[in-house]
Amino acid sequence: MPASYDRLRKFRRGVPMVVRALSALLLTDSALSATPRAPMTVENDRPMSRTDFFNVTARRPGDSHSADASDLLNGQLGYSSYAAGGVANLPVLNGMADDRVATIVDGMRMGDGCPNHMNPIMSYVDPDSVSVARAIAGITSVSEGGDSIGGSVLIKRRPLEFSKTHSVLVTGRARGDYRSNGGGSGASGSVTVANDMWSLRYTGSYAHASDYRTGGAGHRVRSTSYLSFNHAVTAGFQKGADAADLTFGQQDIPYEGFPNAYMDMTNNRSSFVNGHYKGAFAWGTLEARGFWQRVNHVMNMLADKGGHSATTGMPMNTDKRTVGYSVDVTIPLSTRHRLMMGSQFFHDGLNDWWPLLWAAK
Ligand SMILES: [Cu+2]
Repeated sequence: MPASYDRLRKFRRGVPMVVRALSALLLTDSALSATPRAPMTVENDRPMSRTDFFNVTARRPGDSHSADASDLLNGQLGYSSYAAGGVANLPVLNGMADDRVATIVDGMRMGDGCPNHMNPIMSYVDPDSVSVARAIAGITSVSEGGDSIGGSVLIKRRPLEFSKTHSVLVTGRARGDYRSNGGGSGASGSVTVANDMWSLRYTGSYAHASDYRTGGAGHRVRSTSYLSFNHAVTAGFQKGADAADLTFGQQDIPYEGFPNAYMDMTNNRSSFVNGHYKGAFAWGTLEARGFWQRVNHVMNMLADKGGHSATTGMPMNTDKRTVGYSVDVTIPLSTRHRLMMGSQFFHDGLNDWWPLLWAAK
């Protein structure tokens, strides 16, 4: 008699993750200085209130075949990652990972959604599209989101380009790579059409690998294959000190093997909208952002773990919705002091269910 699975449906909706309202900070210029301290070190007995951070100008190394944006921070003291799927490494700061590390991409703070953390936020980011990756170990300041024990990873994609003259600017970039082991290949590129006020950019990427083979005996390492597509369109406007942009993006991962789990990702689609405004006024500056993201996540076993179909494996599905906004105001009080105020809200809605196997009927 075939094994059966009870249908399990869980609703966890309407859970506000973070509400930060009107938290005011009075900071001196020295506290606001962007000069980084020395790279952080791992010390078990250091005070929890101490915060170190490091910035990486995240240009993907020319000899890197990794399609995972989390690898951009590799080699930094205190930073490591748990290897998982081909594009799904989990960032670790001073030994703390998972939900203890907040990951914020272009101001969007998002949770993984998958209970196995198969789709961490950096897996949605094409490493070639990143301009700055920043890791903050320890307690994160309120002005950068806060509410994370382990620390925060902040990712910024490349800024929009505008023409410096009244003529139309058409520019772009392209990159490709290939490795023979596992037939790994990747390509990415972008095209921008802009004048001095408006800019329109398309960014796309692709990454694929079959199962790789070990050195020496050349054994195939199962569940190490993956396939990923990223698309994003950004429209932006700037005039003087005012700037606004709106991005629509979608990522598809039709499959991704996880050699460290008795489960694989058999489909993941993320769609998002992210809008941003920054303006300068006589009284100070205003920066506002609003975003929405939908993730449809499907887990089961790839063929080398028993196959995935309506009659085999262990299907688990997740639908997730995230919405949030942030408003930040900076008011100069004197040559040495400024007042920063902000309001921030994030909402995560999660729906998990395990489809009934037809063979169990
Ligand atoms: Cu999953």
